[in-house]
Amino acid sequence: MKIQQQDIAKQHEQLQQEHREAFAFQQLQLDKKDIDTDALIQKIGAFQVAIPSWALGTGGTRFGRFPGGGEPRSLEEKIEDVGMLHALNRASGAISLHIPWDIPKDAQAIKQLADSLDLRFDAVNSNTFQDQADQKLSYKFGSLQHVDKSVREQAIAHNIDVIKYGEALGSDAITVWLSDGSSFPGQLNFRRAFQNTYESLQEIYGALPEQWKMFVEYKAFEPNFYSMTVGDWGQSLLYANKLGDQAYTLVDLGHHLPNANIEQIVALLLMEGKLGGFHFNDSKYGDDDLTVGCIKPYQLFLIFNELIEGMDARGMDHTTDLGWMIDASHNVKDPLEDLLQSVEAILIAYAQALLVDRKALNEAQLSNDTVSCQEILQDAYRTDVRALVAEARHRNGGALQPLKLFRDLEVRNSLIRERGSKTVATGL
Ligand code: PSV
Ligand code: MN
Repeated sequence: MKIQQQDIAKQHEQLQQEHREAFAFQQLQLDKKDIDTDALIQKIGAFQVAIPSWALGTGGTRFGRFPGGGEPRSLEEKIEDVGMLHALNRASGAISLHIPWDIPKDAQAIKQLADSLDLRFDAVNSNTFQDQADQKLSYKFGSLQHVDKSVREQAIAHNIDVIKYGEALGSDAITVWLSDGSSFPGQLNFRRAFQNTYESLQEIYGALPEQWKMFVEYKAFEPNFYSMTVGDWGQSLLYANKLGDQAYTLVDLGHHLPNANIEQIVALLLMEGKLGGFHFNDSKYGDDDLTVGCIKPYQLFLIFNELIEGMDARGMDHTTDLGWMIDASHNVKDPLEDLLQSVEAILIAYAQALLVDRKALNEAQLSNDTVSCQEILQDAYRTDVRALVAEARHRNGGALQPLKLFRDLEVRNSLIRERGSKTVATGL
């Protein structure tokens, strides 16, 4: 199913009056603060978030999965779904593949399809956290950390294959997330596990094309519950620093111990020039994979505040210099609606963070005026920027209200008619 330009135009006609009023009010507010609305809209409109190929089907928990029907049956259909999201919001212009869940058998044809939908390929992801049917050796006791060299070699070879798949599609980064670790005290020699992992990563790093980046993703716990071999940002940074200039830390919002100050982590990684990628989601307890911004929107704003501050300090391009991706999918929502909500939450937090009066904040910080510091941040956070985000989307040819259009067009029903009600997408 494709979203037609006339569907978007028709919705615009219906909603334009209301939108114009809201936007005019917004513009007035920004004018009063001497903020250049057009420059702001340009930044918001340029921001793109990659969609992971494994989030297009219904997510699950270890207790079950409840597919909603019309799920993509192939990589081609996944790309078509991302194309549809991008047509609606003009902010989902990239797809991130997980290998071997989504192997591009005919890279040229896949690339052509993506091009036709105005999509590029974001970081490719390797998978050594599951055993595949045709796999010789098991990852039950880890992959890159494994005590048996031949298991490590198998995992290294897989990562190098993933880079090759990515190269054929024009991707320029690999994300390595390892479930390696231990579940019981004494099970692992920590130093040996680190060394084995480091040496394995070095081999993969050695196979990186010149312009490529390697993202080392950390996670505090799950599936291992006593230790994770890349368990926090310190360990990830240690690997990235030892590996070299092409290696970076990747922050996934769901991968911390409760109440971790993620915004501080982000600020310091940026300061070191070692923040490479970002996985968005939200959580109440652990790696809950909930819709971005549904539980802790203020934390999301504070993270964006540090991202912008840190990126601007290094002269980085907000859109292209970090790998932005959503990493979330849940059991009880239509996955496409969930993704539309996530992208919207990201753009709202980004827009609010762009509104922070940085000069005033800096002055308040330097004079220890804690009250003003809070006021300045919350003034930006409490600004309703929805009309601004909608205007940016409209100027890019997207829908004023993507989620509403998705529902009005009954997209899910069309997908069920097209693909069937019992389809199950590859993924977790
Ligand atoms: C692991 O929890 C993770 O965040 C990694 O990014 C994986 O690639 C992804 O989720 C899918 O399992
Ligand atoms: Mn992740």
